[in-house]
Amino acid sequence: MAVAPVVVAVAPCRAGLLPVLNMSDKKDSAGDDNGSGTGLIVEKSKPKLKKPPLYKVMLHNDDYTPMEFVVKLLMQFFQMPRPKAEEIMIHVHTKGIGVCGVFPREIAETKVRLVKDYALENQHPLQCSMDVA
Ligand code: TYC
Repeated sequence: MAVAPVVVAVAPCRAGLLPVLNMSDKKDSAGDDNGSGTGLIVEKSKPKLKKPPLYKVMLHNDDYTPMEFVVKLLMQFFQMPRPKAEEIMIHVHTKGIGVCGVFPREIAETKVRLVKDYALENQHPLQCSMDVA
């Protein structure tokens, strides 16, 4: 993973200001002294931002929800073309569970809620859940 060159800290400073030195400005980038004779302590920092985790949204099989209902739901809530929706539905029907998409957390949560609400409104026991991808 790439390491961003960022300055961390600091030695005595006459003006009372924090001396800030970007290592990308310096040719000598190693160790705790940048060779400038200023007494600055320079370290490489780890990248601070982690990518947010993604979540897979899954459908569960049951014995009662009609196949066509599941296909229509996949087309409506997951923007799948019919052939893809049929493929996923058959996968869930035969294997018991299947992934219908991978999303950032809040989008996954919304999809799960919409699918469950829609199934309930139509008196089908279809279950939908999410898990970290
Ligand atoms: N097993 C159901 C049936 O035979 C179809 C089905 C498929 C139900 C996928 C739920 O997530 C599901 N009618």
